[in-house]
Amino acid sequence: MKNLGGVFCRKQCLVAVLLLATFYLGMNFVTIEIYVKKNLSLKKRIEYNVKNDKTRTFSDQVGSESYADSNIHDVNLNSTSISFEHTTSASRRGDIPCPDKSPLLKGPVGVNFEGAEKNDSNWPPTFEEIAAAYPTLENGGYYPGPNDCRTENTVAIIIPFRDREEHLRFFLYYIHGILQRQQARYRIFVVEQDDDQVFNKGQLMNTGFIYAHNDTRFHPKCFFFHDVDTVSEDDRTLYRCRGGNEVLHLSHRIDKFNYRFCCGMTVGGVIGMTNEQFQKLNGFSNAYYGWGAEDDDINARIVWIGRFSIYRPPDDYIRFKMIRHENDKKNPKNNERVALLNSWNKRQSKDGLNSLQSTITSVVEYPTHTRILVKPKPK
Ligand code: UD2
Ligand code: MN
Repeated sequence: MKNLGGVFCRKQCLVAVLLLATFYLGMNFVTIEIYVKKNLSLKKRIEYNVKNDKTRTFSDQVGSESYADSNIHDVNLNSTSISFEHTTSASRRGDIPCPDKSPLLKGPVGVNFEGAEKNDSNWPPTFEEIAAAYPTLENGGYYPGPNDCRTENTVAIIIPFRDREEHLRFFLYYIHGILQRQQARYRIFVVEQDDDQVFNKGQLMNTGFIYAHNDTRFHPKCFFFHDVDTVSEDDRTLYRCRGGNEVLHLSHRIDKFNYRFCCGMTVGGVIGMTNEQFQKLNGFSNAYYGWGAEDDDINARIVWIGRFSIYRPPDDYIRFKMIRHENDKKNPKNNERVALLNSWNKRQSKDGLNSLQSTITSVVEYPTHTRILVKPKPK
């Protein structure tokens, strides 16, 4: 009996240990399951928003890092704060130069504005979702460059802005993927007019240039002055200044104009130049209040003051989409634009960077961009 008892007890203990082990493993499995589900639900949620983007899954948009291993923690989409760790810029840059042609380029980006035009509340992604999708961004929409090579392409993207939140969300969602696949080191500056006066794009761009030029994080050499509603359709369209005596006009083929260079389009939309080139022109004129001709004015400065040529990349894939939009209330046609343009050369040497009197009221560094609030000098 005693032996039997001993055997019986050993069996019971064994069963108890097995039960405990199964319970413990089960618990862990459940926890892992919840974690994956949470991530998946976040990923699912974002993938839902790119449902019309047939070309690729969302994680491709982010470049090489697959979504699942991105280092996001506790992303709560409803909260305003997103906490994610990222390595410091110093440890991120390798010491071998990046290849001239990035191996990450995919070609067509699959730009899709459909949601906006159909009031689909789920599209474009929210700022939080965009931040969550690009976890290697450092605050202020700054990307220190790839971590496996050193890039010389340091780019400041400067966007004139007011009351175009939805356009900005589209823009940020696409541009971060494009620039990271191009292995640029870049930062996005949104220069917002902080009043309800008539819009003055030239003063915003000049203010954005001066602020970005003094950026101590990466001293950008290349500046793109970029409409918020105009998005590149292909990541082979390089955001890389030409320097020398060539200024780069990227957006010469836009869907709105049937992809033709047309209708008096001079250098509007997306134009890139180096710091030296922009300073030689004395920047944009500050005198254009309202819609129209500030781009024609800087076109004249490029040609006659800079003596630069305007390079428009010829490749077929150079195409942009512009989000359809009505005229903005506070950006009426500038009735003085023709007179101002006719006198551009009389003003050039004293109307621009050297006469700017705008006021920066505040600067806010969000995860996906730096917002510079500016009051232009009133008319
Ligand atoms: C054309 C030019 C644009 C500019 C404009 C005349 C092209 C491709 N684009 O665009 O560069 O020269 O004519 O001024 O030729 N914005 C706001 N809020 C406003 C008003 C303007 O954010 O209330 C910004 C925004 O970045 C916008 C840009 O200014 O993309 C140009 O304004 P637009 O889009 O109304 O001008 P559009 O499309 O006629
Ligand atoms: Mn526009």
